[in-house]
Amino acid sequence: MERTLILVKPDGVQRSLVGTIISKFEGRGLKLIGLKMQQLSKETAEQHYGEHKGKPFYDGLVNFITSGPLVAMAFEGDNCIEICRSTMGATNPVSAGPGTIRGDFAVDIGRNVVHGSDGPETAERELNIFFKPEELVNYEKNADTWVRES
Ligand code: D4T
Repeated sequence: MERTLILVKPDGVQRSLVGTIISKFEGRGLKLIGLKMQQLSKETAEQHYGEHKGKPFYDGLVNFITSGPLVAMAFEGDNCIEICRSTMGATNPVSAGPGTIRGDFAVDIGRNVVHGSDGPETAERELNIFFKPEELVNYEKNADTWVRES
């Protein structure tokens, strides 16, 4: 079963978009299996964004993601990574379509309000950074039969 990590970044928290953003993913029918608020240390931020080390935007990215609390979510379900990324819209909000989170609530790539894992391996790595295994909840969601055919 595929799982993914979604973050409401510090700009989304400061702009009171947490509920709106969670609703976008829940509304599509995705199954929420983990949820927490925390402020990242520099070390954890560097672990999360390690692949970008050395890029021109790296220092600003680490400063931004540690600048205030964020909300981490885990979702589970077939194709949830791609479903979440299409719900978020393009990384650069300038190119994000209307109706997507970034298309509706962001204008700047450095303040794009959400993060979502970009593949199954990245998702497992990132989920391990933000959640202990026992913090991801295993449960049946009865509405799933109304959301997915099989
Ligand atoms: P995140 O990780 O925020 O979901 O974004 P993406 O997965 O969609 O995009 P990414 O890994 O390429 O970029 C990570 C993060 O860095 C910021 N960024 C990116 C930036 O500030 N300037 C830039 O030029 C780029 C490419 C935005 C997202």
